[in-house]
Amino acid sequence: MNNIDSYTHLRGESIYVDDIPLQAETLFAAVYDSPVAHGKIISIDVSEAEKIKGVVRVITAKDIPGENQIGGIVPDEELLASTHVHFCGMPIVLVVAETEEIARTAVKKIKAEIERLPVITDPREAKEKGELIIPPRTFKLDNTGDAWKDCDYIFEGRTETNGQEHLYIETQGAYALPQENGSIKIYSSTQGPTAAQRTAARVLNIPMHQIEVDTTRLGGGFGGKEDQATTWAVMCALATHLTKRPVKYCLHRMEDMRMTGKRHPYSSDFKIGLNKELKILAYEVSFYQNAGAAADLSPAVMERTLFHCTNSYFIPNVKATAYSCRTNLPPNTAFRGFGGPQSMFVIEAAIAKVAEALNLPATVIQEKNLIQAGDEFPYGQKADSEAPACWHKTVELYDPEKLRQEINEFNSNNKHYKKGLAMMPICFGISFTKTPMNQARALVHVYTDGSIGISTGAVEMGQGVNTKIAQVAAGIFSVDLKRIKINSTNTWRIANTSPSAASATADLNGKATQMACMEILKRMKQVIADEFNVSATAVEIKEETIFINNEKTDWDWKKAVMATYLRRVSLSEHAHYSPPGIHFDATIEKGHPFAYHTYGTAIVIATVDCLRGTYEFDAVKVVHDFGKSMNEIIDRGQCEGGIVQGIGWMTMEEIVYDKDGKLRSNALSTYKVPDIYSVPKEISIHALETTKDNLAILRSKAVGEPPLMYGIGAYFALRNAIKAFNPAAEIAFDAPMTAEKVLMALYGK
Ligand code: LUZ
Ligand code: MOS
Repeated sequence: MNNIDSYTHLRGESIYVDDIPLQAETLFAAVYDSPVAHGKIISIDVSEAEKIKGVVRVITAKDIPGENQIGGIVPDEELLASTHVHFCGMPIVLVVAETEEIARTAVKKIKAEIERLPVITDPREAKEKGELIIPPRTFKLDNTGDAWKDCDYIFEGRTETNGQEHLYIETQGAYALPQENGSIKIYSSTQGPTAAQRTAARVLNIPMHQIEVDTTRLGGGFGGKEDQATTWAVMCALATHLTKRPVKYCLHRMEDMRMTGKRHPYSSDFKIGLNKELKILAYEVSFYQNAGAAADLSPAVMERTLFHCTNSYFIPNVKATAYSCRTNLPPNTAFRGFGGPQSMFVIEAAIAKVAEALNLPATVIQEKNLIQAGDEFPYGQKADSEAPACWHKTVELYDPEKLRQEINEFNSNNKHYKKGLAMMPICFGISFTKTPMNQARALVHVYTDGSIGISTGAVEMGQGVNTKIAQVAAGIFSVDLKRIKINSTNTWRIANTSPSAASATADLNGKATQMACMEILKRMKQVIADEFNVSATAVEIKEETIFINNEKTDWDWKKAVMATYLRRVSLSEHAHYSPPGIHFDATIEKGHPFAYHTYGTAIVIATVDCLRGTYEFDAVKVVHDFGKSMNEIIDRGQCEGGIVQGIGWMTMEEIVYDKDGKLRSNALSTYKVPDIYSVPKEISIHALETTKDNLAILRSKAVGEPPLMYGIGAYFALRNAIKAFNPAAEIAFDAPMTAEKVLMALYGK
């Protein structure tokens, strides 16, 4: 079934923050942000800005009534810089004016004298200088030290992965409205309404119950609005608090690209050891995470890097250490995969290095080491059977051996075009790695006309979660989907929400919805049973008709609803869900952190133009572990989008900061993202249907983040194509593999 938002999307009628009709007296905000990456603020001169007609208020750190602090995990990030700036783009002054144009004109008149301090952009340099956000962490399985002597092959190497701009189509934005008695309502384009509420309360020094955050939907989030939407929501709330007028700020694209953090770049070292049978016996890895200037979500991202350091493989001896390194870049943040893709790239690079040295396809090593049911991940949880199941189904369906022969034939017949193939297994743990975050609530009302209104903590950001929640409710009540309305996400209706993130939103909020609906249904059935003088177990609702002992009655859904109301029985329910069985002990780095894993395998085929260095992807052929998909259209859409976004990260998207920490790729003219022409010519997705029970909603496994990681295969497919042209090419494991890098490798040593 279609996404319930598709109708208003196609007609241009969906409401985003910038579409909300403006209240009279609305002011517009703009930020003056730091032009230097590290420095001491000597003075800020706002006098010229204040003189401009239409400027209502110029706000600096000293105007903040509460704490000047927006750090969630670590309190290390000011809303407005007070004494020091730590990255280019760090907000210093907030201007509010009668129009957007006036606000931005005023910003240009602000002058700050900043004494420059040394700038660090490289995470290894930060680590050398002791600039760590949190102490390093190490995950271990058995003992790598003892294992090396049993290895016939040992290889070491270094990898780099770059950041990635979220490029949600809707930029960051918020609109705050003053309410009575000092309360403030904030419309925010956020994945985390509660984070915005909590932080606004902290900065304004008012209780959380005074702040109502409301989110109808986002034009994309991808993690970029898990934590960093808070900044703009709080700025609008602050300006509203100080002026008692509505304040709106929707960022221009270049402001957004300059001031917000991105996917974390990582630099990593690996050492891998195998025996003659190509079993990986030992793996050691160090991750240097480029956290940027403040913690933001970096500690949690770093944790997921460690969780996924062995991807879909079982390695009996593992030692993985991660450093979260403070640099003078905008604080990097959540991005689809949340540190997982970064560590999966390293193990794939390690395997590729072995394969290239031994002159055999990486697939041979990959297949031999797939994690089997009952094998232990380095963090103690045991694997299920889907890693080999997906791999073998991929082989059976798509026949990579035959594809490889065709590619070899093509390569020997073509001088200037070469093809390459890579396989990419994925394995992604589903749950927030911070166990307490795995909880959700739903509020369901059945109205007397038979219509149903549902509120949950889930934020719709294009991923289709509202459609899935509506399906859950329609299924339980057995009513037409048209009866169901999913309301905006609102902190006054649903409290203390976790952000919509970690691929877990439909599971957590869907299960809370399921519980609330079941409770209402139970009460309705009792009412019907009393009316018909039978036991409640005799009552069934099927497609809006009431059945008693499998006999159709003349009662329908609406009549049952009205009867329940007249009997003064509640047609509303607020339910709470938390997944059972998950735990993690960070003192020993062991536990069972994930409700389950989502698995899959992809074959990626690339064609390189060896005169130009440009490339295309012929095909991505996937077997994906959907569990039992509750909505194939949405789930396939998530796979296709994830694959393209993953390929973008690995190939063409190149974030460039200069040595002074200034973003050079600050617009779409200098930062290339995949467009329709760079989508693979073929994307085939086969569903691995499993009948096993699991903790996913209706057994439909989480699908938001995992497919992005198929994109990693694109990097290795390109590498193989380059090697077909220039077998002597020595190619650093340095993603993204841009056309420029491909060209250099084609003609390099
Ligand atoms: N956000 C978060 C996430 O706070 N914790 C997580 O474990 C996570 N995982 C993936 C994406 N976002
Ligand atoms: Mo996310 S990276 O699930 O906000």
